[in-house]
Amino acid sequence: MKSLPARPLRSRSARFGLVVALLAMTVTGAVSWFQIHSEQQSGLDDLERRASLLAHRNAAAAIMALGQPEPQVAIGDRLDGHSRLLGIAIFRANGELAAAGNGIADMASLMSDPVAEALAHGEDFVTLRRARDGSTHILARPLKDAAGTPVGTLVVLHDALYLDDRLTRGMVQGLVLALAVGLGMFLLTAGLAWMFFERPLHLLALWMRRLRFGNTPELPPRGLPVRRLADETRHLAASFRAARMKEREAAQEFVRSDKAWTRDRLRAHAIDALNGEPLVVVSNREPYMHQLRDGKPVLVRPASGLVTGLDPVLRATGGLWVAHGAGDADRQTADSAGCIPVPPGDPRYTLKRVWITKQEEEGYYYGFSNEGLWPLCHLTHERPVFRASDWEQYVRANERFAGAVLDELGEERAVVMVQDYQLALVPGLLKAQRPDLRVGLFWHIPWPNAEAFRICPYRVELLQGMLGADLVGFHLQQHGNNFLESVDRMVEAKLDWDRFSAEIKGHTSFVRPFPISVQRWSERGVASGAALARQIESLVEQHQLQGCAIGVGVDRIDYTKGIAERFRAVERLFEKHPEHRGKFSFVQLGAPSRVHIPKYRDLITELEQLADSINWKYQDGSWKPIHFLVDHHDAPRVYAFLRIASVCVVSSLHDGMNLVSKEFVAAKEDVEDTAPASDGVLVLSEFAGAARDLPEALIINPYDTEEFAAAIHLAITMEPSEKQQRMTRMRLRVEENNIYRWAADFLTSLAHAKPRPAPHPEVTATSTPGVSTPSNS
Ligand code: ADQ
Repeated sequence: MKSLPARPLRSRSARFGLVVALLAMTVTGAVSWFQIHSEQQSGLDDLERRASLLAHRNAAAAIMALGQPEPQVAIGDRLDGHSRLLGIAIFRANGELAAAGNGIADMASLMSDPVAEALAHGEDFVTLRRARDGSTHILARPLKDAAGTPVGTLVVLHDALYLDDRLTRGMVQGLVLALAVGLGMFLLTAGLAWMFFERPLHLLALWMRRLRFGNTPELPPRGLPVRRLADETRHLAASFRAARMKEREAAQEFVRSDKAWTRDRLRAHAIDALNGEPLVVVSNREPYMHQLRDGKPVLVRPASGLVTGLDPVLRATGGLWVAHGAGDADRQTADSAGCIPVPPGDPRYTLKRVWITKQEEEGYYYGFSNEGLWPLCHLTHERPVFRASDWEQYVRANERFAGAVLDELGEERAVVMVQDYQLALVPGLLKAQRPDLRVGLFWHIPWPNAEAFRICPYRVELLQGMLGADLVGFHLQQHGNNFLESVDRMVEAKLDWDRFSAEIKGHTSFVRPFPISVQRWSERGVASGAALARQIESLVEQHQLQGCAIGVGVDRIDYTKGIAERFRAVERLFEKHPEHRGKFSFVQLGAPSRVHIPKYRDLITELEQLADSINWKYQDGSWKPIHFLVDHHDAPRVYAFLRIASVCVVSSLHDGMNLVSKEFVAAKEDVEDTAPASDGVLVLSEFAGAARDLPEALIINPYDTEEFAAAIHLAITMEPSEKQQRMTRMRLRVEENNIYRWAADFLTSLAHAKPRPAPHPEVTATSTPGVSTPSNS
């Protein structure tokens, strides 16, 4: 649950308060300005009245004085007792200063313009002249003789400095008043809005969130602004609790029944296993990516075993998937928090995209993960590269992912499933902040033996990060053994080989095998019946495969998948068995992968050249031995190829599990449903984890080209009854041990993987404590 925002200024109430405060300040400012302006005007009017009166009183004397040789004497005594009066001056008709009282003769230049104006128009001219040391009010009155002829000008000067002072004072007061009013209004309105609206509604939102996640035993928050809302909320909570209880009972009933593992059964099981807490998946690869095509965002489903495995799980349970937003249209299709409901059109869970910089992606993903850890964990004789700068980015990116999860969860409890080698540090980072979270880590690739893992310069940090998880899962027991062996040798941890766990700083991590599997193809929106037959027909026509038995391979183009070895085995097949020429074609679907790494880019070219050279050797008319279709093919197309293939070849040099082998087996369900579907034969590398689950496949060593070619020959020529027998056994096993069961097992184990107090020395354990797997019981 997210906590209340500490700074209300960021809230809507603060913004509302700010708007009201600005309005109030504007109004107060306008009123003050109007007031100041009127006072200023009345001050000027007052000065003008006084000046006019003085001019009137002195006009006659001034006319007379103008006739005298020393007019100064005539006005000298008349100026006492007039406040703010600077003086009176008399100008002759030619604009020359005749006399100036009170010593204002030095201001003659200030008066010359008003005098000229008054003489020119024959009437009073009033003006306010501003100077640095203050303003002067000037009234110039033309003096006329009895015949009305201008004989001079009388000028009255007043000191208007007090008006300036009054203006400045008024403006400062107005500003202070406006600010005080603004502040008062801000505090009042923002405070009231926060107290009566925003806070209760915020609490309601948090409460509803907790209700959704099933953690809401208490009553709804008090003080909701609308009484009806409070009533409705109470009813909603009551019905929610009742529904949840019912659902839980039904779920327990369902789980206890002996039905096959389906999406519904997993959903029911998750309700129980998650104990009302949301499920959060964290992985580098996102399940739904948006790419720009012709300026428009287009949805892309990445070719990834991890995505294939986990998307159906989250679709079943709901929850949150946190992953790197790698698509160039990902930002524009997500909201401001990077979230988007998925699958688009039928939303079942939320995808939160994490943004990492190009530099981080370079070091964390391409560098440390795929040039370091990937070759380290896959024994394919590719030398791992460890750069200090890549490690730095790996740490930073892991912190970003962990931060995104913590940010999204707030204070909510949750069950977090961290995925794969790109995020080894995330469990430790999560637990450091939130020891109450239940954290599982699933490692999708092999774990090498301790001797091989030892070469990693960051082995201790990696192991410590992983041991933050309560449960660490691998596909095979052997990978788990290798992992514990590495822990034993490289970090200070207490190992318990009976419970298969490691304890570090009082925290226990259990290590368990969970062989991953697939869902039914019918759940992946593929065609069936006549539509599938039409699709197959068009594929056959498009690639001129008429009348041919088809072998198929489906892989990300990766050196661990043994695609070159496969092509060489196909070549050897046509060499040794010319009878298959023109009658058997091998179709390789290859999704470009990690092409930013030169090794991967070069591999595509290398494979294309190899396929070309084999085709050049054996091609005959429209028939060719190898169709290398480099593309990201959608699920219906992959399915159609798997359906028509009579042989599927998986020749990984090393593989955690390999889902394609299981997808091929799953594609052979309802064999009678579609012509020309057939049962098929799986040729499978002994170095893929899947070889343990599918022993009925023709198991090969991909490095042994002779044996490999012989296995393909055997697959093509195998008796139908034997094919069917082998395939039926594999199919039943894949159907039973499907992806839902994998997820259920993992979740149950995670639910049980709680650190237990160390047994008392006197007490000998009679049972193996730790985790259990429900579906095995
Ligand atoms: P990957 O190495 O990605 O997975 P894999 O298990 O074979 O390998 O899964 C590949 C997925 O991508 C399959 O679902 C396949 O159908 C799909 N795919 C492959 N090529 C494609 C193409 N050209 N077009 C479209 N789709 C394509 C990692 C580990 C594996 C482990 C999985 C799951 O390396 O060992 O089995 O995770 O844990």
